[in-house]
Amino acid sequence: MNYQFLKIEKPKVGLVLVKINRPQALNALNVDLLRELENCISEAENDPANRILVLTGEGEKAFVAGADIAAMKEYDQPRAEDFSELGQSVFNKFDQSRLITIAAINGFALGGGMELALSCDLRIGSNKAKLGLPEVSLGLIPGFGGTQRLGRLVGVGRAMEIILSGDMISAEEAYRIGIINRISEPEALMDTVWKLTDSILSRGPIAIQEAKRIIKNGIALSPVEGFRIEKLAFAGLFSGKESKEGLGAFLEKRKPNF
Ligand code: CO8
Repeated sequence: MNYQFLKIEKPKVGLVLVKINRPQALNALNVDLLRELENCISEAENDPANRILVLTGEGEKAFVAGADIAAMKEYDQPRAEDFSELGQSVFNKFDQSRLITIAAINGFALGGGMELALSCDLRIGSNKAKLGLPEVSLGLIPGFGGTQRLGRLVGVGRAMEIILSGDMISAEEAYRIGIINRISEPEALMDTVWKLTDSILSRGPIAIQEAKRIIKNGIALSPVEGFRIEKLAFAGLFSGKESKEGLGAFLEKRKPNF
């Protein structure tokens, strides 16, 4: 597919880099851009060689400054419901993908932009980035999953504070409270991302996929059920070649060849 709002690169085998490219509107999300994101993650998943998808914003200033406010100004209730449903379903694809999804937050990640980052598995931030869910200052609430995902990540108390105040927080603060996993100087952002992706790419591909699946599925389960699916997935890994190679390589004091 030809993309109007996305630039797609393949910096390394196993990796897809997606740049959201609408810098004149600080990469704000409209319906067409959301549909392109949906399509690009499906395309990336369809290539079995791909293991990680990294999402970032084009331009110096923004990862994504939110849903498109000019478009939303025209919405009535049914269109708002459709828009929320579309955003939630696209972001769920990032959340549930077999690929590891990483947001490289190069600038403003506000509203729908922060919600998109929250739907990724990992978040790496430039120390100049600013994050926030400012919807209440527009008379709205987060509508792309933010009310549900933020509390699960950082606890309900901090989620309440961020959502009810509508204030932006610095990348340092986001790092301190666990929204951002790793933080770097702006010019070193992608090197910081590549360091993490190199680690992930060097590990057992099936183990990585299973670890993500069990963490994500466990969130909705009781601890007892969670332990049960962990046990089954753990044992399942013994039926394939990957764990034999990993365990054998350790004992033979060599690097595994996954
Ligand atoms: N939507 C549309 N256009 C935007 C957006 C946006 N979210 N953010 C910035 N832009 C545009 C500006 O209008 C401006 O355009 P122009 O040059 O044509 O005037 C251009 O981008 C540059 O922006 P600024 O001049 O404002 O740049 P500043 O450096 O002065 O400010 C800010 C940067 C602080 C990021 C500022 O642009 C801002 O506050 N943006 C809006 C942030 C915001 O409120 N985001 C939340 C939006 S609501 C949301 O995301 C809800 C998600 C769930 C939806 C569910 C639907 C039912």
